[in-house]
Amino acid sequence: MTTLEVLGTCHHDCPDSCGWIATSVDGVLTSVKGNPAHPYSKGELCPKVNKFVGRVNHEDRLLKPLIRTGPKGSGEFREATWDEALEQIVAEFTRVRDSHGGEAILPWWSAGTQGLIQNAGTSHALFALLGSSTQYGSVCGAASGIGMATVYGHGLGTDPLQAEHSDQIILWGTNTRLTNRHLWPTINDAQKRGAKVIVIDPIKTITADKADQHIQPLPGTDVAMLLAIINVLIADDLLDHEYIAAHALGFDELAAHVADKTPEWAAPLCGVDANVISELARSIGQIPATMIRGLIGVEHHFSGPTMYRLSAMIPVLTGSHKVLGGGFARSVGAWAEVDDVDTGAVSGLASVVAPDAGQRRSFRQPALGRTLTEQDDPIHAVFIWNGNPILSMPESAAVRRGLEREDLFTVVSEQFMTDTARYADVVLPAAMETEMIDAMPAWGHLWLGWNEPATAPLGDAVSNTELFRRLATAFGFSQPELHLTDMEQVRLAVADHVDLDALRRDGFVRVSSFPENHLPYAEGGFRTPSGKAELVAESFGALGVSHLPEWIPVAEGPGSPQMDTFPLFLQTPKKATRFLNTSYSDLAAHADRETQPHVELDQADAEARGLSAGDTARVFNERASLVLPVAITDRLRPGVVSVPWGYVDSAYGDVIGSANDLTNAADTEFGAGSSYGDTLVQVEPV
Ligand SMILES: Nc1nc2c(c(=O)[nH]1)N[C@H]1C(S)=C(S)[C@@H](COP(=O)(O)OP(=O)(O)OC[C@H]3O[C@@H](n4cnc5c(=O)[nH]c(N)nc54)[C@H](O)[C@@H]3O)O[C@H]1N2
Ligand SMILES: Nc1nc2c(c(=O)[nH]1)N[C@H]1C(S)=C(S)[C@@H](COP(=O)(O)OP(=O)(O)OC[C@H]3O[C@@H](n4cnc5c(=O)[nH]c(N)nc54)[C@H](O)[C@@H]3O)O[C@H]1N2
Ligand code: SF4
Ligand SMILES: [Mo]
Repeated sequence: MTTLEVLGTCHHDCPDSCGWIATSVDGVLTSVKGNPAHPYSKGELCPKVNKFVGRVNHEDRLLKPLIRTGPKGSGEFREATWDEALEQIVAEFTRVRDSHGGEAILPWWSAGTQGLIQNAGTSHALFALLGSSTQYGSVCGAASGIGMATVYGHGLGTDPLQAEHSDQIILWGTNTRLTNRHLWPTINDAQKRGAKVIVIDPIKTITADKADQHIQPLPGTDVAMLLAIINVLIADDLLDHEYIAAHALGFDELAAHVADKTPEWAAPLCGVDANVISELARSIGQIPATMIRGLIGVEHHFSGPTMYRLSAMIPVLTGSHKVLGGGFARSVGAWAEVDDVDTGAVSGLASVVAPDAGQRRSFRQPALGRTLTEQDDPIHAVFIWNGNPILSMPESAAVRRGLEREDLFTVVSEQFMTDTARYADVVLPAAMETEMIDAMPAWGHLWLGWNEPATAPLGDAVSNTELFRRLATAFGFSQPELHLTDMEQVRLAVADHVDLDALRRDGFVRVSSFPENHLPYAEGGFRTPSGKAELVAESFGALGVSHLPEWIPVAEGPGSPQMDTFPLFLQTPKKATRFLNTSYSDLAAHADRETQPHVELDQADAEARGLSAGDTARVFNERASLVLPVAITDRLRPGVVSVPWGYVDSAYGDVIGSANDLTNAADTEFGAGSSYGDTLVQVEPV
């Protein structure tokens, strides 16, 4: 009997990037447990990954390449060899390229694994040689990062663990206890010490349950609230004049701009009492160690990037960047790319990039449905990995319609027969994280993780890096950068400033650019061309960012004419503790059948429609109609309904379509994100 114990790091698209210890016996994975030495996760994983062994060894795992035999979406396939599958891909891609040009091919990926080499690996270089179209933007993280960058020059903020020192923590549109659970103990400790915890969220989440104050705005209206907060900070002179004079640009213009954006102006837009907004603003101005913590939640609105832009301005105005426990904390991922804390030099972890990416046709990642259905010059081949777009992208009925096109050749690399994989012509079996080498960035904390394989991949599954090497060989590309080994890719990816030996030995290493208790902007040092925090978009105007942050009404927002027909705001949050996006919800050990897909309504909205708990209702708008069981909740305010997201469509026989069939795929104001949070619906009894 051979037992192997290795150190690894969770690969999921989750801020916590927990350290684990994986054990295998005679090549079979037997245990994945939290690594007690990991400084952030401290030995705890989560209800999803506690059962990871069951996912890896699951009988439904895809272990062979598959070639479609039935109609698209039917899930009818036959097993094939890698040679046969690759041959078909090369033949079809070549046919598409010859008849429509390389740009009729589209690579599409998400963050199924966020590993530095396993996420996109050498794919960019490969698709560059094919002359394919490219992907830009993201459903996750792009819009908020760029929003912040318009002020700071990049998306970097404070370390959320400094909440340990905060006197006030504002969890602004983040459901920490569900989505970032390993940060909660720090916040909870601060709270016990006397720090005030405020949650700002249209839903009374499990995090709001533990807060000292819950402010419940209408979705997508935070920009109005933030403009009013700045109005009060200025009107009541709760400013750090010295800091502003030394480190900010455009204060006078901002002040003039917000002069009429009073709490009384914002109140009806946000559905929050003007006094509540004033009081919040005053506490922000009066408590120096106020940390604003946002993650992704508010990003998914047209106004998302501007919300992060305004949030980033607050600590500049109050001077809380100078205070341990102050500042604005969002994703800290990019700190791993900064190799010099003083100069802010970035070496770039992106290893093998495509030199001509900017010159090829490019499509916004979350708009996949539109890309596949609305192009005059259509996409004829799509290669999907690390994602499940038919459930995860907005307006996903359009993704389904696109993938149903007979003139589209679809390849999906997957671990399971997802709803998306069902539409593939060729399915390629993907390895699991315990079967591959990787270096794992974190966006919730400052430790880079290592992942040592505990077993070889099961069956014929391969890691993404191996997938792209095989594809390169099949296409006859002998360029060395396409055939780098995993360790060669890791070395390129982590660059010189990471001690690779220590990383492998310990399983994690702290990024050198952010020492403990570092206050990145205590003395200014913003990464804008001016070196100042830009309160007006001095450097970013060219990117379509308005000179001053504006409140812009949207087609599916408060007060819009659409509300006459579709009067309810639809939220589609992550809610289940045992799902990670759309992963796991089809596995019996994770799916709680009592919480099958459903629509939640406030009592008042239900009563107005003659609906009670357990009834069946139609939730609909111009894009789609879903028939769902009704749940009554006190977690929503009247006018807001919720269809929790993450359920695998095909696992629930009589539910046709998923939350994202209803959602809005419109672009964000800037930053190439997704406005799925701006969705209006009507609900009626069936
Ligand atoms: N258990 C679990 N954990 C996860 C995930 C999962 O699926 N399950 N997914 C992971 C991923 S990919 C991500 S990106 C992170 C996301 O982590 P978070 O950003 O914390 O999570 P979200 O649920 O996307 O959004 C957080 C909150 O934002 C609120 N919100 C939505 N719109 C608005 C608005 O207009 N204003 C305000 N103030 N709040 C708003 C939502 O109601 C929600 O409660 O979580 C990660 N962690
Ligand atoms: N309505 C609504 N829509 C949302 C959200 C929401 O809250 N509500 N959240 C949004 C957010 S923040 C995000 S990040 C996205 C997430 O959406 P996706 O990125 O599409 O995430 P998942 O649905 O979990 O799909 C990840 C897939 O990658 C596969 N995978 C994992 N590891 C590997 C690997 O090594 N190789 C390959 N080839 N495949 C692998 C998994 O099996 C899984 O099917 O969804 C977004 N969509
Ligand atoms: S999904 Fe998140 S919380 Fe769970 S083990 Fe992975 S990183 Fe940790
Ligand atoms: Mo995400």
